[in-house]
Amino acid sequence: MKHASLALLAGLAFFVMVALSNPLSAEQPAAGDTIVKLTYVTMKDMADYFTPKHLRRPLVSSLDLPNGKSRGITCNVTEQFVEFDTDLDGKVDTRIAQGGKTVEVMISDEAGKKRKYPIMTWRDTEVDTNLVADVKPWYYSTLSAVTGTIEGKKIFIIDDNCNGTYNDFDADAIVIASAKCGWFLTPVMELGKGLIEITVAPDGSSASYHPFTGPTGSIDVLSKFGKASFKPQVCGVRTDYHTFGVLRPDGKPSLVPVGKYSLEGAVIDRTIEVLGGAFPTFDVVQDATTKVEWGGPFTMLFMQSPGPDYPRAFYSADPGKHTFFCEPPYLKGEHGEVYVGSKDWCMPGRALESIDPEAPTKYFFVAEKATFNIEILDVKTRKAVNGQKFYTGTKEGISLLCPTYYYWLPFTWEYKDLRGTYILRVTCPTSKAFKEAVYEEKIELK
Ligand SMILES: [Ca+2]
Ligand SMILES: [Ca+2]
Repeated sequence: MKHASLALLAGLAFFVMVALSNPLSAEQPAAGDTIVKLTYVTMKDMADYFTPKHLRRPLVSSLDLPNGKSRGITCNVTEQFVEFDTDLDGKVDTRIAQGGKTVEVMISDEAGKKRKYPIMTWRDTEVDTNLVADVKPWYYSTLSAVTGTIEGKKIFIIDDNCNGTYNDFDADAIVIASAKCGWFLTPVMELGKGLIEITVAPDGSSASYHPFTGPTGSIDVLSKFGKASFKPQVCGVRTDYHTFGVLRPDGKPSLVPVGKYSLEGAVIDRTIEVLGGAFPTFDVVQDATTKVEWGGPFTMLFMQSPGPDYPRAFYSADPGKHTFFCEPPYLKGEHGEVYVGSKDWCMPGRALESIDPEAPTKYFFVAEKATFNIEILDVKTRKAVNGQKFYTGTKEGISLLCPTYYYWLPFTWEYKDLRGTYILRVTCPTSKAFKEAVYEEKIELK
């Protein structure tokens, strides 16, 4: 996703800046830093947490985790079970025959120091392996985190990119206190007592920090979140070189350095996320609180590209066959942010993709979250002239070429002899989150 690559670029830029300005690496504490010892912990209830990029990796022939001077821990994947080498002797020794199991593997740093690293491994039971050839429907993700107390707050740093290190800014996640959601670990953060600049040892053994000394202001993302039956779980904003999670567990405004910000993204639940879209940038000025106005009333988004990786949706009438086509819409907030189906958060119940392997992937909503009512209205009477109105993705007919469980086909309606101006009206009355959303636009049937 584009914002992920932007985050990576921004992270790289930041490291370059740090490297240029400071001969020490970013992992080493500065003089006067407070140093906190961190301890390893297994996130047994990781499924209850929201973090921006908790990677689910396909399990194929090895785990991409550090193993001495190389990477990769041996495993043997079959349709029925997975075997792991949990003691780093190169031979598999532990068999997992069902999904949803915690496995402790051993990882090792270059000096040969070993430690246990917990992962969750599971099989994607929804895929019909009789139909889908060459698919190894096993996945793994990390359950490994380090924990400690910083500024009086208990924190967890989760190795979300599952690479054995805990200092990956804009990739690993930090969860504060009893919150069940977190944001990226970033070099500047607020944990409750003002902004700090933080560094973390790559192996997660310690963190060091000192107060941020630049001018700060606050961002409030809750009090002006309008006309919605739901609340965001996580919300991130972006400034020049990194992102900030600005939804505090206590709901209070979150401190950030002064500057110009954009809405980076948010999470509503496991199947709905938010992109900044056309949401305007906003300023945070010193010692003041900027209230971010977003949310409803909601409408649909067809024609604009909601983000660089979300190409323009197809929506047109085919004059040759007299057929009206319409793709499933995204939802749009009043101020331009875009609500889309989540790909990263909701596997295996993932969002709709095109059944056409040549088509760009689009993250529409799973049918459980949004089905659409598509009406073509007579301009004067406002009576619908089309019969079939229900529109959503489908779960049926898994394609051999495209092993996904949800896919979309365009809504089609043959308008035959009808000509002239009509009103396209799209609603999603059965959607709990977006039942008030309305889209209307005049269309020409040619
Ligand atoms: Ca072994
Ligand atoms: Ca990591």
